Amino acid sequence: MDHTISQQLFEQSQKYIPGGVNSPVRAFRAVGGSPPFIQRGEGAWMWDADGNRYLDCIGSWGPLILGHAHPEVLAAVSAQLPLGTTFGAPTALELEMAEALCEAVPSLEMVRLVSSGTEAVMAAIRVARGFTGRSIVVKFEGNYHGHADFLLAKAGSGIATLGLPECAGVPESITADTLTLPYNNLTAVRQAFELHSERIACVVLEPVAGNMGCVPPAEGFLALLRQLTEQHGSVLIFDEVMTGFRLAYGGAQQLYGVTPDMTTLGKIVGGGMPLAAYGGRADIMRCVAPLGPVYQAGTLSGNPVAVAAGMAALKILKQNRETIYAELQEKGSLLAAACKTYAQRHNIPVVVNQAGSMITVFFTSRAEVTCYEDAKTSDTAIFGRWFRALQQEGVYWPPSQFEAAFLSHAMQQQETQFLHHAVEKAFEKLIAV
Ligand code: HOZ
Repeated sequence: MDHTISQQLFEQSQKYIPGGVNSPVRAFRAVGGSPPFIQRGEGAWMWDADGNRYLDCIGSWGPLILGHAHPEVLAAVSAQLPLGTTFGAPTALELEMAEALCEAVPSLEMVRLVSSGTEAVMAAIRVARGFTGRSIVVKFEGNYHGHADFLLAKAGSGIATLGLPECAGVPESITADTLTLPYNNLTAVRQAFELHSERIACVVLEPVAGNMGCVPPAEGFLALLRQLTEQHGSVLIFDEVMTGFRLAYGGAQQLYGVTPDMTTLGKIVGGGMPLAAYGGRADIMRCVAPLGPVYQAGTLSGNPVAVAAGMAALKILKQNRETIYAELQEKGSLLAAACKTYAQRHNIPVVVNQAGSMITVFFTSRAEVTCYEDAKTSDTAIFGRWFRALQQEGVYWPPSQFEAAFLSHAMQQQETQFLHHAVEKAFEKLIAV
């Protein structure tokens, strides 16, 4: 593959943009080399500035469950554009979106639209603190909830990818009320509630983690969190920015049958445009201004173009929910099985975690990966070689051991065969080096 133009663009970008990218993981630092600069996408495929074609297994980090440039999403955006791009005023579209979200996601009685997942989680936690009058936020190691100061402690995603112990610029006083526990560790959660019960405002988590690679919840973990938060008057927040509308139409909470008090959404709800949401029980959401004392606002919140794109995507998902999620689950488990088979064939130790269309191949000798400590035992150098081999085969895979890959509905039989063949080749190349 020739990457001359991308490399030139990357060099020039580094003069003006820190690291040449607008979000750190995109710099491909953890896997060596430099990122392809993307020019266009269609369905399951993307083309870079040099004309190389890739099967896209990132899907813009989750939003593109229907693939690139879906005709119905494009039509909705095109219909809205001539009517105006932003009003900073209520619209009927927002109401349609709020109704659709509350109908789809079990925990939502009221909802607010915002522009990014980071914003959604920041706001949800502020509301939980305002509602309870308490300060401690319990989060889990390797979970990532956006880049709000107080949530960067032991966070996943780019923090994990770059191996940063902590984030500079965040004073200790800001994280003093953030309590970070090991994911899937039922004992640690029980102890935290024994020690701090009256002070815990909320517990926030990715119900299926995607930001330390894919790590599903252990048996009983979500149910225990539900039970303890209820018992101690704390707010349970599911950060479903990744899993909302991805694992099921009603998100991970529908799939696992555990309903939190509050939920944050992002990615898929915007149909590829910047849109996110937070919401939950009506008594909690009534704390939000102008009804209540918790302030949160945004000029572009509920932006009509983004809402139009998101509504188009949600309508397709709703109409096809009986088939799409089952098909994605099947694609995911077939890919997971293929990865295991090819790794075993060459005696390469891996753990493959998969939940529906989210998947990660951890290059570790551990028997399982259930938490951040397990994920961190992965050999990132071998991952980097596997990643580069996959890229050579025309697959655009997350350039980090600590990010989940996302499959899309646009991947049909031909794409699935292409992907399985590429994965087989990538494992072959690993032992050839
Ligand atoms: N933090 C995002 C994935 N977990 C990466 C976002 C991006 O680079 O666009």
